[in-house]
Amino acid sequence: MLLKIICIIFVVHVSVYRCEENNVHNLGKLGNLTIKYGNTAEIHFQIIDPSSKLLHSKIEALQLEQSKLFAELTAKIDRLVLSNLQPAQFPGNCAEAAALSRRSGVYQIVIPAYSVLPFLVSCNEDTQNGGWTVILRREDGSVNFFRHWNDYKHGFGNVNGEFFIGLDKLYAMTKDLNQELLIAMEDFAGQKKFAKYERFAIESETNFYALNTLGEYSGDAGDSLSGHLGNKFSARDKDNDQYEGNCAEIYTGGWWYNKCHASNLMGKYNESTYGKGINWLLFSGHNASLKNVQMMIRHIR
Ligand SMILES: *[C@@H]1O[C@H](CO)[C@@H](O)[C@H](O)[C@H]1NC(C)=O
Ligand SMILES: *[C@@H]1O[C@H](CO)[C@@H](O)[C@H](O)[C@H]1NC(C)=O
Ligand SMILES: *[C@@H]1O[C@H](CO)[C@@H](O)[C@H](O)[C@H]1NC(C)=O
Ligand SMILES: [Ca+2]
Repeated sequence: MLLKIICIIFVVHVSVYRCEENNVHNLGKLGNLTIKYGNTAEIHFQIIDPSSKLLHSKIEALQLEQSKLFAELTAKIDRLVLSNLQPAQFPGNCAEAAALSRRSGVYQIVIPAYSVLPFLVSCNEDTQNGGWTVILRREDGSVNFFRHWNDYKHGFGNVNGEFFIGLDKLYAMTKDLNQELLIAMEDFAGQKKFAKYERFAIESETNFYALNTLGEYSGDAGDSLSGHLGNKFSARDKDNDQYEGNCAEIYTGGWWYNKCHASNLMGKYNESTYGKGINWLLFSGHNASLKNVQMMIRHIR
């Protein structure tokens, strides 16, 4: 009988390692002890015969072995941390960060064109083959999106919940013109639709983060973004739109407004007043707000 016990799992907080190492310690007749270093460090005991007297007689030896291995493991982690703190050692996007785990969640990535320091991102591994870096999420109205330019520039919200990644990061992440865009949406009736664009990029702050690149549309939500192509980003205190009024102020969000919008994914949550809610014209119209939205980008495959 082979009994597999996962004894200890602890998460390494300092960074996300791309390397994975397995150390298999053969404990003779008792079985194997496997130590894995990856996103999480894990220790597995594989005990051949748990009822064996040998087990009881050697339990002390095993405990000794365990603490020795623990010391080894800790030392190894310390070395990994020290040797991995160069930016180049962090993944550059979600596809890399979640390559081993293939699990949605929060990871650290580094975008050298933005900063040498890594930052936390939300990765989506569950939609359309995964590898998506989430840039905008709306899901419960817990974060206010009627904000000023500076907030949109730097990003805001909670990476585990509602947030916008920020225009500076978005520019750095898309400037090589190799990103595709996926917008996954759900209305309050539970209907799910998506819009996908072959390419997506924005300009720098000098050009007010204009939506300058948008590839071919596909999906079932309808194309309610191409009409915004070429428009600068606007926020309540920065009217860069093509309307005499201030679209961001009127429609309570930030967006690449023209005159004003066919989509308003940074509008007010659960707001049914014309144009003010989280709208995607060809899905929800202007008078209903979407329940769930994720805007995500991924390196073109
Ligand atoms: C223990 O490891 C050795 C060598 O890696 C392998 O041959 C053996 O099958 C393993 N035993 C168990 C119980 O996994
Ligand atoms: C949406 O707003 C309505 C009233 O305007 C309220 O009754 C409802 O609970 C809200 N739903 C959510 C999910 O916030
Ligand atoms: C949306 O609301 C506006 C007024 O707020 C109204 O004029 C318009 O007909 C509504 N559109 C739909 C599709 O219900
Ligand atoms: Ca205006």
